[in-house]
Amino acid sequence: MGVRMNKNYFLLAGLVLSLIFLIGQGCTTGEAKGGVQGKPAKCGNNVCEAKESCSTCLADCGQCDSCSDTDGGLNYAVRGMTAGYKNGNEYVHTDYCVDGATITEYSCNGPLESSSSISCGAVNTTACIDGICK
Ligand SMILES: [Ca+2]
Ligand SMILES: [Ca+2]
Repeated sequence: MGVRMNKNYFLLAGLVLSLIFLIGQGCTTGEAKGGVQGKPAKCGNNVCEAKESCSTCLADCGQCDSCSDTDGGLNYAVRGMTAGYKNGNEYVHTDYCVDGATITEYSCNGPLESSSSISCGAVNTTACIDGICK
């Protein structure tokens, strides 16, 4: 008998708590409507929101990463120039000689820029002059 009463008491308490919870939800949803979660992303509000990206909202998210290379890759015989955007910042880099026999060559790996320094001897040349292995 005692056990059964306890069970009923807990059921009732649970029901009351559920009602309080539901009523509470009802009160807050009114205020929460139009809040951050349900609000559609607005391009132009200076915030790059979850639903936006560089490709859908340039104004808020900035330029997508990009890279172009004028000499078509690892071309040590041509002084090339890479240009594009990284993390929203524009860049331009030109191949250059680190010293008389070492070159820093820029190239693209998809939308990302990469650079590497090699000895001109590795590409059967002897000197680096004006960003070119000769
Ligand atoms: Ca290049
Ligand atoms: Ca080059």
